[in-house]
Amino acid sequence: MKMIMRWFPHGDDSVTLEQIRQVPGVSGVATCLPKIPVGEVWPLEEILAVKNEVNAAGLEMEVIESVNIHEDIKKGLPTRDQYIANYIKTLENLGKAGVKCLCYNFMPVMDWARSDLAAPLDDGSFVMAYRHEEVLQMNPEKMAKAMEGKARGYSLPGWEPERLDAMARDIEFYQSMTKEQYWDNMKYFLDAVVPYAEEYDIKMAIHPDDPPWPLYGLPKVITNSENIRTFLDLNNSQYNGLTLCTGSLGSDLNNDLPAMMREFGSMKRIHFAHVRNVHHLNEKDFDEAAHLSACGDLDMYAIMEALYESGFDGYIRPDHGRMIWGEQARPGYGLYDRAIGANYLLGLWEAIDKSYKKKGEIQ
Ligand code: DNO
Repeated sequence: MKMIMRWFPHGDDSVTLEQIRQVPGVSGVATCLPKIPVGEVWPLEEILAVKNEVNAAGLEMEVIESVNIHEDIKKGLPTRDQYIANYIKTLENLGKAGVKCLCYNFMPVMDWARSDLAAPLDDGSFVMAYRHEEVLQMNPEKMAKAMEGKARGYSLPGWEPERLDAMARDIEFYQSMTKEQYWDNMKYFLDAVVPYAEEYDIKMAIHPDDPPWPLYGLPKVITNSENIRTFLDLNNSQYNGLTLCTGSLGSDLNNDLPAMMREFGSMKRIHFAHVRNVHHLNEKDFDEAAHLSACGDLDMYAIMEALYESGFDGYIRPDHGRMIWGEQARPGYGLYDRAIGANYLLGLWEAIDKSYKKKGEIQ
């Protein structure tokens, strides 16, 4: 298991590599090249420039989060083949730079959705929050504007300006697409790309839909165990795997996270784990809580134990943190609460590991 943290290059992050290097137990970062428009090839020199910067700070760059997928691929348009060819070329370049795991998502139109990026809690901290009715009442463009307003000037990954321009048109497009067609488009992408991921030794790790339920009539597919099984069956390679995000999947109280960790972990299909807690106000309203089990509805010990028992040897990162101690940072990605989260998860892992070794069940 390798503990890493997300970091954004080119000055687009308030957190420095030097700070991340000082978080005990963190060996690397998950990063990206956010300035390259979706669908274009990531040039090797630019990948290497970021890698060198990361390595110079004493950290590894083995995980990329994310290379986004061009909407034409998700829509299944004839132009997808060119974008898929570009994606494969990007994979080749990432492989040359020693990248081992690629987190991506296949969510239509928008990445994650929240109604508030900085909702105050009683303890004076701020969290990202989701209120279902508010989200339904805002149209996505309004939501994008509201999010931008609270992003403190940082780019919001997954809400790139070029996506926003086409949002209304794209939402309209998907209204007539069935879930089956959407799965077909996904399979087409996977069957084209996964053989190259194998060749370049990069584990593909899809991120679940966030939130994991339908919004604005858009197809949502990576939402629960059944759908994840369907996804994994689309292409049976070990290189077609998951970013198991407990926060996204845990927004749906019907999802049994430890059971998911166990099932997909023992299949060796979890390559990356995003681990955080969620605090529900009711079924579809929630705050992104601090990582500690007592702060939310997820049993973080049970989740880490299931991951451990599955023999997990992939990458793991704390997920969105609260904004605490007056920190001014990109929503969800401040230093302090994520550093606390990382060390809480490492502490759980150490305790589980030692108790297993003591029992002599795992040598
Ligand atoms: C939000 C993240 C997502 C994730 C992408 C992966 O903060 O968890 O944006 O990185 O969905 O492609």
